[in-house]
This record gives sequence, C-alpha cells and structure tokens, in this order.
Amino acid sequence: MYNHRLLTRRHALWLGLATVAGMSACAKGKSIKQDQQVQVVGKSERDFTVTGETSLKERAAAKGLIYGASGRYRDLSSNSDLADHYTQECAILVPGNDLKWSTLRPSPDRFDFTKGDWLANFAHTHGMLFRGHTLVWNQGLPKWFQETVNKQNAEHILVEHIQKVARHYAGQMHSWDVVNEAVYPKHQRSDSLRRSPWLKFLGSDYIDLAFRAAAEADPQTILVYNDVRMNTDTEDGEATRIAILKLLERLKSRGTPVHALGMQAHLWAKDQAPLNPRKIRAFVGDVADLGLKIMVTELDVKDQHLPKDTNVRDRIVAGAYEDYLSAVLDEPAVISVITWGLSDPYSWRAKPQFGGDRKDGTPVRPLPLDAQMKRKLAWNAIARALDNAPKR
Ligand code: 9MR
Repeated sequence: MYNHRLLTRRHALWLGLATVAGMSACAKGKSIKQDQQVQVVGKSERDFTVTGETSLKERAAAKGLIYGASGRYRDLSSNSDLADHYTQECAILVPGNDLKWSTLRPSPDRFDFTKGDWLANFAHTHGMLFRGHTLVWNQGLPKWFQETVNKQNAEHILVEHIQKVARHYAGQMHSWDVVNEAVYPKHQRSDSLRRSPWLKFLGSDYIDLAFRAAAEADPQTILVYNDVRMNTDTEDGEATRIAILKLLERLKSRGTPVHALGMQAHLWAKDQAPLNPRKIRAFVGDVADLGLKIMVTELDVKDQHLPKDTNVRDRIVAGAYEDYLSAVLDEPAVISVITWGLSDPYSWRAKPQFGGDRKDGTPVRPLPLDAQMKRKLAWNAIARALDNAPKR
C-alpha cells in the first residue's frame, strides 16, 4: 500500500496539472465512431487545420495532459536552435539514449551520469518535467554485460543498478520506464514473455524484482511498464495486447508497484500494420480498469515506405498521428503524449541501422517538426488531437 502523501504527489504527477475530480469523471466507454481500419489518407480533402499558434505543451496542459519528446545529450547540448524548440513545445523531456545501461555503465563498477545529469539540468532549468528510460531492457546493454552477468550474480547486478540509478535521480523524475519490452509473443512461451538475458538468469520474477527495487529507490515517481507492438490490428498486435494485460494483471495481483503502462506507438501508417481505433480504445480502457494510468511514450510514424511527394507523405503521416491519438486520448486515464524526438533529422528512423533515409534519397519525416524546425502537418495532427481530447 502507498501512503497518502505519496499517492497525492503521484496524482499530481499523473496529470501534470489536472484535478483528481476531473479524472474520476472519466467517461469510460465514450464511443469512437471510426470502427473501420485507418485508410491511407493522402487525399487532399482531409482537414488538418489548427486554430492559433499555441505550443503543443500548452494545448496538452489545457486538457490536463503532458506533451513532450525524447532528446539526446549530443543533439541538445550542441544545437541551441533545437534546444529552443524543445523548451517551446515540450513540458517533459526523456533522454532517448543517455540513461541506458550502455551509456551509464562504461564498466561493471563505474557509473557515468554526465549526460543524464546534463539533460536533467536542462529540463529543470527550462521548467520541464524529466522522465527516465529505461532501467531494465534486453537491448542497450554494454559490451561487458555478456561476459560478466550470469545466473549467480544477475539479481545483485540488476538490483544494484536500479538502486544506484533511481536513487541518483530520486525526486527529479516524473516517471521511470522500469521494465521495457518484456513481452514478445513470437518467442512462444506460455506467458508470452521475451526470452531476454534477464528472463534467462532470473525467470519471470525479474519484472517484479525490478519494480520493487525502483519503488524503494524512488518512492515518489510513477513506475511504468513500457512496451511496443500493441497498436496494430494484426495477430501479433492482438497477442501482444492480451499478453500485456495478463502481465499487468499478474503484477497488480501480487502487489507489485506498477502505476502506468507506457505505449511506445512507433506507428507505420501502412496496410501491413493497420490501426484499429476501436480495438486500441478498448485496450486502453482495459488497462485503465486495472487502476493504471497510460502514457503514450514513444510516438512517431514511419514514412520510409510512403510516396516521395512530401505533401502526400506528410498527409499520410499526419493522418496516422491524428487517428491514433484521437482513439487513445478518448480514455481519461491517458496522461501524456510523448513523441520519440521532435525534429525529423534527429529521429532514430534517420539512422542507417534502422533503415536510414529513404531509398529515393529523400530524408525521413516521422516527427512534428522538419529539419528547419518548422511545424509540419504531423504537428497539426497532434495539436488537433489534443484540442479535441476530453479534459482530464
Ligand atoms: O532511438 C533509440 C536509438 O537511438 C538507439 O540506438 C536504440 C538502441 O538503444 O534505441 C532507440 O530507442 C528505442 C527505445 O529505447 C525503446 N523502444 C524502441 C526505440 C526505437 O528503437
């Protein structure tokens, strides 16, 4: 059980600014008209008009929501124009890479908080919330991990890492992605968990262990289970949604301190990975019924496969943003919209190892701002979804 003081602070964090009264007035089941799958919406008749010039963070705050983006030390510390746009648009900042094991742990016995601290200070200086990503993941591990971690020492190493890192930022974090991407139905286990090193060494209890260690190290932050692949209207998407719900139910039934689900939302805008707003709306409702909040944590839209014409492409990307957000934001338990980056050239999707720029040589355009920091239709789409969201 959480004590009242902490619960109260967590309520305040949940909503940034919203009232608890607004939360409880949740219009559960408010229906979504779009029952059909999202169509490719490059047609010129779709309206992406936005009223006024207000920033995304202000539009979000007007609804009791938090808007923000991930950013990297490397980019924000070297590009003041980019940094200015973060401070204009974002109420929350997430280090995209700088709090991963690979950055924090140059060797088994050394922690390096330099980049994370720079970002925490940047957020603090500009009145932004700060959130942590991620304490436990099967990727982003340092080179020494493989030859050092084994069944005997895994628990000690995991708990020590969480204690050290979560304590270092205790009191500064809005929320922490405690465990990232633990579900993977394609690995065909009965519990649908991913066959990760942590699972191999510690069994499925590593998830509970991590949440308990994080709660002890920072009792005031929102503890998030973050995952991907739960948005598509495919067999895998359905299996992922079911497995995530089961995992969250199991954690809650054991009293494991988990407070929110993070929905990564790396969208595709492609018929191979169609969205179904009705199913997504039902899923977030089911998560809310477990007493959890929901954070959209890593939103972006892949455009590598879309037509070259920028106008057509931007309309399709914007359509995916608005369709997705309209469905998700209908649920009052959703407290944040965070894009995975803010300006196109800094997106992970522009990196060669993730497909890089497009085969036709044109740069990718998956985010709200373009390379010149101009607002694109994707920005309009997010603004519209925030403007139309019910107030928390
Ligand atoms: O955007 C991140 C990229 O720069 C890193 O190279 C990569 C590996 O650490 O991680 C990317 O971010 C991922 C996030 O941590 C978890 N969800 C999927 C994101 C995109 O791959």
